[in-house]
Amino acid sequence: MRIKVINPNTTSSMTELIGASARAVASPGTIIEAVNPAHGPVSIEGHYDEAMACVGLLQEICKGEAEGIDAYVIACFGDPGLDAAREIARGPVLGVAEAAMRAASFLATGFSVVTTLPRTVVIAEHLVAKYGVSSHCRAVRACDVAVLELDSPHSNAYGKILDECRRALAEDRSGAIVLGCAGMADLCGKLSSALGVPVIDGVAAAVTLAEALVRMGLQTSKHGDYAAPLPKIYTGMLASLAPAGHLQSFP
Ligand code: 2AL
Repeated sequence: MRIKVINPNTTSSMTELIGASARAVASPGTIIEAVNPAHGPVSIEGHYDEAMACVGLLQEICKGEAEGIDAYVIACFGDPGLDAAREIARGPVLGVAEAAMRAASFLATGFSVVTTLPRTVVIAEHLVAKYGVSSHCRAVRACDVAVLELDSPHSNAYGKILDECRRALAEDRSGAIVLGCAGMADLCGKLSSALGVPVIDGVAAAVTLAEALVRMGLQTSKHGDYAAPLPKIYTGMLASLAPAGHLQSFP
């Protein structure tokens, strides 16, 4: 089975970290292809970043369809472009936020999300509402670490995330922590040992759930709103990305 794990930001060191986390949980027969778009924001920390990242992300899904990929993971906690990706993919497409939140709800009656910058809190809160997990998600918290600081040894990112997780467990009545950034994937085991509660990394959750869905022989529904996009002309700089009406010839 081939799972394409797409980091929608363009920071290749983060893509490598995400790929390693995906491979750590993948079954022996699963090939993980970890990629990032060639163009777009270096990190995704707001609505505009998300919107601009979607074009490169969707191009990677289009390429994957031509390559016969079995399932996709969108490895950014805002799950950017998830519904659009499902319109153009045959196989399952999982977002790390949805996968992590659903996994957490098997393990605890309540979880807290610990994300990066305060401005991303509302994005995660919107997803909590969209996925119908409001009764499980007790809080979305920010540790005030920028996405690219996660990679910097001088940022004390781990310490700040650990402190915020401890505050969440003390104040939110949560039994589990959902990590609110794909770039935190490598901290999951260490945080779980330090906190003594389940800590869910969305990359691991999404890869594991994607494998399970493929093993069950399931694909994305093409009945209704996840049907292939209607063929039409796109103008200007997006002309070459116009949907051709059937998936195989989609650019
Ligand atoms: C993210 C993420 O997972 N990748 C990225 O660039 N931004 N999410 C976040 N909450 O900061």
